Amino acid sequence: MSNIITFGTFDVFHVGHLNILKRAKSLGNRLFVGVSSDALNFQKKGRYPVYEEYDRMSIISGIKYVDVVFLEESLDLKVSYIQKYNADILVMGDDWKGKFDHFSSFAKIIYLERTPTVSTTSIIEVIKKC
Ligand code: C2G
Repeated sequence: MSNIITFGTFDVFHVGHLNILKRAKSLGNRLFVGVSSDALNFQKKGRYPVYEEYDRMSIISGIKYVDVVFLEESLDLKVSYIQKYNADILVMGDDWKGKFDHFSSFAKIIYLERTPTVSTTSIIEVIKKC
C-alpha cells in the first residue's frame, strides 16, 4: 500500500492537470493532492487565481484518481504534509525538477514530464483575445 502526494494550484483545470493526477495515481494506491491556497498563489505568482481555492478543491475532489484533497497553505510545510498523509512518493511536474530533492529523506521524489503546449497562462491569453 503506497501513498502518493502532489501539489498544485490547478487553476482553470485542463488536460495537463488531469494527466499528472492520472500518472501520479498510477504510481501507488492512494493519491493526496494539496491545492495551493489563493494567498499562496499570490505569493508564488503575484496574482490571485481565476478560480477561488474552494472551487479548485471541489474540482480536484471530483477527479476519480484523487482520494484526498487538502489546502496547501505554505511551500514550507511540505514535510508536515508528507508526514501527515504518510506519503511514500512526492510527485511533481518537471517544471519543478530539482526543487524538491531536499525532501528525499522523507519521501521518494518523482518529477513527471509536463504535458506540452497546454497551460493556464496560455488559456487565459486565448480567452483574452476572444
Ligand atoms: N502540469 C503538467 N502539465 C502542464 C501543466 C501543469 O504536468 N501542461 C503539472 C505541473 O507540473 C504541476 C501540476 O500540474 O505538477 C499543477 O500545476 P500548477 O497548477 O501550475 O501548480 P503550481 O502553481 O506550479 O503549484 O508546492 C508546489 C506548488 O504548489 C505547485
